[in-house]
Amino acid sequence: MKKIHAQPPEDHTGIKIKKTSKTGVGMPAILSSLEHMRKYMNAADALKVSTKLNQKGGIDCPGCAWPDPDDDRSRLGEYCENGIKAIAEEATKKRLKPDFFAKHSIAELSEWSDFQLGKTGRLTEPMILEEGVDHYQPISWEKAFQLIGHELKGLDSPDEAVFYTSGRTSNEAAFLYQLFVREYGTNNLPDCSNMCHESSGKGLSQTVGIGKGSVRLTDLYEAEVIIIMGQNPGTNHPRMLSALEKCKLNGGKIITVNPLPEAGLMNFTNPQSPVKMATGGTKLTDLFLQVKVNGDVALLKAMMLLLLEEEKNAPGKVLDKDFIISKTNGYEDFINDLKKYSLDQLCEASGLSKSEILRAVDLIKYKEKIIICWAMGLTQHQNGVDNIREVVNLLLMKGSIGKRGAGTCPVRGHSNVQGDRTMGIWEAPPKKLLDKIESVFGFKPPREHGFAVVDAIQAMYDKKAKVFFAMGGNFISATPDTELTAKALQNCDLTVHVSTKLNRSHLIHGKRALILPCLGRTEQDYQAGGEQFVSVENSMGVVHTSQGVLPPSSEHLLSEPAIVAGMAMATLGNRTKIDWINMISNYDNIRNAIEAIIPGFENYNERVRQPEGFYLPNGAREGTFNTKSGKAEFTINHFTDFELNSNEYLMITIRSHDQYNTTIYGLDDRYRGIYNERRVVLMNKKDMKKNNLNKKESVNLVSEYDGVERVARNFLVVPYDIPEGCVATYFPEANVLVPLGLQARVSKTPASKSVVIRINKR
Ligand SMILES: Nc1nc2c(c(=O)[nH]1)N[C@H]1C(S)=C(S)[C@@H](COP(=O)(O)OP(=O)(O)OC[C@H]3O[C@@H](n4cnc5c(=O)[nH]c(N)nc54)[C@H](O)[C@@H]3O)O[C@H]1N2
Ligand SMILES: Nc1nc2c(c(=O)[nH]1)N[C@H]1C(S)=C(S)[C@@H](COP(=O)(O)OP(=O)(O)OC[C@H]3O[C@@H](n4cnc5c(=O)[nH]c(N)nc54)[C@H](O)[C@@H]3O)O[C@H]1N2
Ligand SMILES: [Mo]
Repeated sequence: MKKIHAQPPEDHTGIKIKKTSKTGVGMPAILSSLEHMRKYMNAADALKVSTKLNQKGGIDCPGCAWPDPDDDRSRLGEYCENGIKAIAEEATKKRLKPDFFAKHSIAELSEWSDFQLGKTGRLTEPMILEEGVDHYQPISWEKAFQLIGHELKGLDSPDEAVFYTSGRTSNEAAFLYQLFVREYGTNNLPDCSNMCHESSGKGLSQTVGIGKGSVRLTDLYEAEVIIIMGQNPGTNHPRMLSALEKCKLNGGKIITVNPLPEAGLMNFTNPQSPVKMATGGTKLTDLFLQVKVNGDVALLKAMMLLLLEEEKNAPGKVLDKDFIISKTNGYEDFINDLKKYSLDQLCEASGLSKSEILRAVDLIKYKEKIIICWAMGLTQHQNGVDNIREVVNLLLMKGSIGKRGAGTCPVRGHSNVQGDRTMGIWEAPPKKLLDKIESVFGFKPPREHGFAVVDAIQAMYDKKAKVFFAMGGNFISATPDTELTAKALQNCDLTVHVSTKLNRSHLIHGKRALILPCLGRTEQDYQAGGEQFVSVENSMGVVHTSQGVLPPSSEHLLSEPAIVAGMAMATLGNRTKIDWINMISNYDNIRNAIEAIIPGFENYNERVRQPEGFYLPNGAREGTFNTKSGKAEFTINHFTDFELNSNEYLMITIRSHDQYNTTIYGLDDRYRGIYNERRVVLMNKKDMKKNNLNKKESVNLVSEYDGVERVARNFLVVPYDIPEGCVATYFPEANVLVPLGLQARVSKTPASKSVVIRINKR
């Protein structure tokens, strides 16, 4: 049989390098949105969707999880360029019909790029790949459910099945899904969060008693200083820039900590302000700290050491001693450890000079309304959890949590990743959740913890897990160690994907494979009880509705809750304690069940219908810390000191402006000035010179861990403003270099932002 490729093709697409942008959003963003709508959508659909996006009672944008204002929302729509691209991707006018699969074999499709795969249109019918056959064929829903039920019932133990979730799944679908998986008998519920903000969840729960952020949107407007670490909002959360602009207009200051000077964060031209469009943007970042990759713990320690000195000079003015005494635990041990470090050593490890760090300290020393925002630049390191806990240490020293204008702000990725976890999509469920399920539904959920993403891959690789089911996502391309993960999936007896669009995971299959096409956010969802809406939770803990407006792209699509119910009935038969038909006939019934199980959802059906939704309880926001000690915890944290040889670099894998995780909208990275190419490695000019590498020269990237060499071929060198010794590539192309074993301590998040690589000339 022909080879099936787990990695995207190695060919180049025709690179153009231009100047990096000086400002984010503005006119180019508007033009780019219009272009995407024109190219991929029907005009009427585009109009209908764009006026409903992120409006009260409208569609929750399937892009990021940034919240919508509670009060007034722009009439132009609360959307951004990349939200429009997400919509154009889902609500495309193209359809992928069964004859497409008859024409193209799996092996052939695996030679296509992710961009090409994504542009084939919406999946329209359930498809099956039979054993030994190389084309998918249509199958009825009935037969597909029977097949899944048959396989699941045939396993020696329910723990031989893995049920993955990507973070677009609604609260209703997620709740039903975990309920089914637990009644079936396993906690194997890995999710994209394991690769994303798991480090934040783990770090925050331990220190402030809740695994979510503490701030509301209005806190950002009121903050005196916002520190943004390891995040590129211009691309990944563009609506956040409007909130930052409000903070600036109110007199706030912004410190950015990043190895890259990301354009959108430096300056912002608000597309909804004609004056700004004409006169140029707002300067957002007041102080840019170009930290070395993974230099954040060192930087934070240096800042805290300097704050201690400032407190000596102005006692009582810098540190919030009352807060520290009444609300926290472990301060003395923390300070004793901190004093072991020298400032020189910390400057060296952070890649910053003492004077740069002093400027940051000057900005915050007399302030208490401080917010720290972060994303993947902090979580995806071996010391990812340490990063987050160190962020908390700084906030605690300043008493900057549990009050207005201050607190923690982990900026979530997928639009409902936070809600999915609240609903119980969790391989390590709290005992309370399981007890409640047992008492309300009358079955015994398994108590043993299940597999996180990396454990699931290992288990499939070792043939200890045999059925892989994915509720959304693109597992092969999102996970580390591409070639190893491909083997793991190919070891399975059955792989199943509930999806809206074709992706590489459909091609890296088990003995048999199913594609189950589902409704997307933009589409109307009719069930026996009439038209339904779903609900989601944003990055700041607001639960609200999302209602599709377009007719389904095919008559054969089922909603995600209906797919769960179909699979549950086929698998559990008479032994189930749940009335699945009743649950999906009217999603109010699912919401009633959620209310009975999950704290904070009292009167769910009533409150979710309020136009702006409702806030979930959040102790840290109120200054109540639900930790073991009842106080916020200072912690002692470590960083990894990488000792690199002369031809070794610390690689980060990041998103371009034209992608949504593994979905490639286009081939440009406009703000970074890189056009029409994704196989690039961004390097400091001095490093290029040192290794005799030219602009656009083709190189191979090699990582070597535990004696195994992993190679990513044919990447083009792009000179870039990045600290020496550090390089950047895009994922999924560079995922092949990330070894499965390279994980964050405690959270098991793949350390895909600190991979040591060599660069070899070709
Ligand atoms: N358009 C669009 N929107 C998205 C997504 C998308 O792919 N496209 N993805 C969604 C998802 S799931 C997520 S999780 C978020 C991701 O949002 P981000 O976390 O902003 O995404 P990344 O591209 O991974 O960028 C990480 C940033 O961290 C910086 N960085 C890397 N290493 C370090 C480090 O060691 N220290 C510091 N201080 N900074 C570092 C990088 O230079 C980069 O600016 O966005 C969500 N929104
Ligand atoms: N090297 C490296 N790897 C990373 C990261 C990194 O920064 N560097 N980031 C990690 C992060 S933060 C994340 S969150 C993961 C993302 O991992 P995933 O969530 O698994 O990946 P996505 O690319 O978001 O999934 C896209 C697919 O979801 C399907 N889809 C879209 N909408 C829907 C829907 O409404 N319903 C259903 N059922 N399916 C839908 C489509 O078929 C589409 O192809 O990747 C991680 N991987
Ligand atoms: Mo994410």
